[in-house]
Amino acid sequence: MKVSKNFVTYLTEKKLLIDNAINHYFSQYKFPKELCDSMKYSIVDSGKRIRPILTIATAELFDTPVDMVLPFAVAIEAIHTYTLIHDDLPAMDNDDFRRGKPTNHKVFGEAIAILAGDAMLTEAFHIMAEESINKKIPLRKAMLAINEIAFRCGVNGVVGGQVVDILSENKKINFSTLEYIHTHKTGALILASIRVGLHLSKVKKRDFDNLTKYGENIGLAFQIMDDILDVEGEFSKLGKKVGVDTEKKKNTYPSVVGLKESKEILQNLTNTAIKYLEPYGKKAQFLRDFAIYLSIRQH
Ligand code: GRG
Repeated sequence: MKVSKNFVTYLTEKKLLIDNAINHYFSQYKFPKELCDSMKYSIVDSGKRIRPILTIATAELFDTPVDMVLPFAVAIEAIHTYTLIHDDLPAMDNDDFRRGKPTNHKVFGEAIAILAGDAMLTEAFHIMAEESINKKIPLRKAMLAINEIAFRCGVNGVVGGQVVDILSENKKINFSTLEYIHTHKTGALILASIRVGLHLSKVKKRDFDNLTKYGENIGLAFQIMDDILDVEGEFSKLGKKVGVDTEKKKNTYPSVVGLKESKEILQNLTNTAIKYLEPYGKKAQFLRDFAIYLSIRQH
């Protein structure tokens, strides 16, 4: 499967839009300096920006002004960045490299890294609430979007998934537990990124259902690809160590169902996701290409 000709241009445009918005919001954080430097170190100028791109692309599909969703897109990237900082800590994955540079705690120490993650999570909700007021976003739309993120990042989402992942290390788990881990620790925030775009748009129920299905499929596909890259990827492209899952005896798709079947499942999920975009024709080309890009990415 190949992406269409203009995809890279669109992707670069969207990434730039998000990078500029992140610079704008994070430049206001100045004191305490160590905390603010630590937050900026992990979020400014790094990462593929997959989740905020999805929020913007979903909103654009339904003609919602980008300006309205941009603060939510930044908040989602801030939450994603907090999960990475905490995931890299010695108490969790104990990683030395992330996004091509030393992990946050390696540079700022554990205490500041933990607090930078806490601050990113809290500030994300502050940005969403304050900008909803500033931009006069209808109260119900704002609350639905904020609630979506809170729900999918907490016990029933990212943190729940992370806990089951940690508790499953060195254990043999069944396929449904593996699917739970992937759809929660990773899929939930990807799905939330799309559904936030929907909450802030004018959409019919069938659109909500179609895009939710698209999100569920690419969310799971994304983590399967992450598992595959841990086996087949390269440090120079990934910006983090490879082979870590095997080293830590983690349960992954390749370790549970094998590499070949993992690739087949990834392909099927991508095809299914794309099928849910059929009603939107050419207008959904970017989201179609994005699903393909996620399934062939090298980092
Ligand atoms: C609550 C103490 C506490 C910790 C939370 C929830 C959590 C720790 C971690 C989440 C689990 C996690 C990090 C899952 C991995 C998701 C994943 C594949 C991340 C990499 O995403 P990319 O490839 O990264 O989009 P970039 O760097 O491009 O943004």
